[in-house]
Amino acid sequence: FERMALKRGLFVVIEGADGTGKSTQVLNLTKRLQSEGYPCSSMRFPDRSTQIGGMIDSYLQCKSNLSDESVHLLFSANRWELKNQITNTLASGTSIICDRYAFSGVAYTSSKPGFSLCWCMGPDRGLPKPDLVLYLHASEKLAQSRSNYGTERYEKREFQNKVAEMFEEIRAVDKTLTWTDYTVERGIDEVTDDLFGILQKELNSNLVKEVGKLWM
Ligand code: FDM
Ligand code: MG
Repeated sequence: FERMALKRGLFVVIEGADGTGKSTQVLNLTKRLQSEGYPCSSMRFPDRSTQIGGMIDSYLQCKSNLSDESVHLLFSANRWELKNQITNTLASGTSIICDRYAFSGVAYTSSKPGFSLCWCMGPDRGLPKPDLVLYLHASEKLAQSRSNYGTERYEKREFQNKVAEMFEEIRAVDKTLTWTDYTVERGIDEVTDDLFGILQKELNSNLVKEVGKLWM
């Protein structure tokens, strides 16, 4: 009578343009996985609840100023401070659906003048590597209906266009990562259904291999 090895959790990152409903989908997908019997928890970056996250929050709300380099390193440090939580959760068999990750980190900073992709990727090298990156795009219609940006830093159209370009460059750098594109043009629940369908195959595969290291 052979005992099955404990399957580790799946590490899924959701990235994508503003207004695609990333945060909603992260929460709904987590609930959906749980209700289908897959242990799952959600995370988001930046995680504004930590001390480092508090500095990032204040920067994003334009309540404080930091040099572009130092805020880049803080975003990365915010991921590193949660590294053990990520690896322990996955090892215990719980999947993680994560709202943004190092790809946002590199895309946003490298959209600023004078930053190379290589410099931007450096601090995040070695972080837990996602098994899957779901990249959400907005259909024309949706983009138009949600075109008002808020007051946080980076919420400007030209900057967002540059960020979208950088995401394409980042995914081209590392072909060992699995990116899946999805264009949001249906209602919230239908989108959750579609995304769950995309994840189901991976969830049912036997994840015995260890969690990889990002960009190494
Ligand atoms: N952002 C997010 C970065 O600039 N670097 C990062 O590493 C991460 C994770 O912070 F404008 C940016 C992206 C976005 C802002 O907004 C966070 P949300 O709405 O909390 O995702
Ligand atoms: Mg936002």
